Amino acid sequence: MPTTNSTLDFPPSFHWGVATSAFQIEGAASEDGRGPSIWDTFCRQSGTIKDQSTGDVACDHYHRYVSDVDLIASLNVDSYRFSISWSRVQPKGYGAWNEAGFNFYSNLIERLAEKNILAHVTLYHWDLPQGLQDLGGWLSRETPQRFAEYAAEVARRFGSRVASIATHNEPWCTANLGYGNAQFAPGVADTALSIQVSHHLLLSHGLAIKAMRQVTGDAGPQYGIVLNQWPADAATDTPQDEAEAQWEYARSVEWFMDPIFKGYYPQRALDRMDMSRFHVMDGDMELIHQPIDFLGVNYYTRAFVSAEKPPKEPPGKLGFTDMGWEIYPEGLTALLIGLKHAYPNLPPIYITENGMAAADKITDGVIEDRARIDYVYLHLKALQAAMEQGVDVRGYFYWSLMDNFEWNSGYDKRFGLLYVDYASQERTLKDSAHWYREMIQTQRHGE
Ligand code: IFM
Repeated sequence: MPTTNSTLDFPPSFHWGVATSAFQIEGAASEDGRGPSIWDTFCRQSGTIKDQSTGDVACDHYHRYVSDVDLIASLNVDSYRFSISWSRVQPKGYGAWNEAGFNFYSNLIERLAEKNILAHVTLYHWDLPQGLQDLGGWLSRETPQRFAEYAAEVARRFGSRVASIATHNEPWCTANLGYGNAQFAPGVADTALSIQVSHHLLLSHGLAIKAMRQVTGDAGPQYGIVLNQWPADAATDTPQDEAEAQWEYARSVEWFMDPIFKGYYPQRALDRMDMSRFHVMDGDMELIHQPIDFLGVNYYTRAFVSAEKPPKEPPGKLGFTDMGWEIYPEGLTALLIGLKHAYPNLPPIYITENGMAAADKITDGVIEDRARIDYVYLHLKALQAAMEQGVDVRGYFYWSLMDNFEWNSGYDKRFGLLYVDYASQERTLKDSAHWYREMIQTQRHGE
């Protein structure tokens, strides 16, 4: 086990957390008035999910949130990041609110408060109400309007009880995997459309931030957005590889960061993208380019970019996770320092996700996941290096609290600190959970 006591040194005010999302853990898909989301629909289409599973039961968190919060508290964390299922609180995504749905989140927030755990809410973690998809989904300019109404209602009900509200989780995925290559719901493969979807997602972010600030005024929580990001390294120093790496960074990182923090789309991305369906209206960029209180960064790996066909594989000196992602902690340092230089108006950052999938096995009640401990430790070292170079990072959330529904991979990929036996729904702390708990204790008390 790495010697965390001597080599990690985070400020006492640093926040430690774990993260989940609604569709991946809640289950109770048709209980208490919840409407279907695009993921409920997508899971039922043949060939979409590797193990043909659904989110119908997932980790049954909807019924087990009380004991789940006890488990969260047992990890010594002070923060918990979760998302609200839009179709649970507004079954169609427009029209009537569902009080039973809001009660669930109200009870969860209360339970967290009883345990002195800060609640960090995400409004949209990919599960659009099917009712809105039927009206055009994120291709319609009406959906951002509905999203702002939903955001305002959440802020009105919970704004004074939660630490932060993020509009979106990883809009890159919604646009590129949902509309670019059909790997995610709603299963569309059309890159021109994915670009317009990304604009509507950003627009909805701007509209929601404005609407929520109007509701809560200065008394509100911290408002922000969560983006998945990676530095893009050229496989070789050939001009072709360098150009591809720049393009990759522009289309993934700058495409979302520039509108939010600069007020315009990056020219080097616009130059190469299929703009045939791209339509920006007057006033859109001003809405998107609004001050926010924090930026959530989700980091898992870097992009290793090669112009060759087939492309060169990343070296993977530290290995690959069960997702096949290269373990590359120094990419986190490089990414954060790059952001600091490119965006002088950057708000405080939270690492809202970082973690690894591993083929965990339970033996006599023990899960030895040494690789996960090493992964987290090395990424915390990399984060510390960025902070020592002046990047303002306020907290770290491990993804994920527990094993859960890993989208099109189904339940096959295990990211959790808690092992979930899906047959019994029993949760067991992995070795990494024990390590995380002790590491946090040490960081708080400097022991
Ligand atoms: O499980 C996902 C999560 O929903 C969003 N970020 C990446 C995680 C791992 O793939």
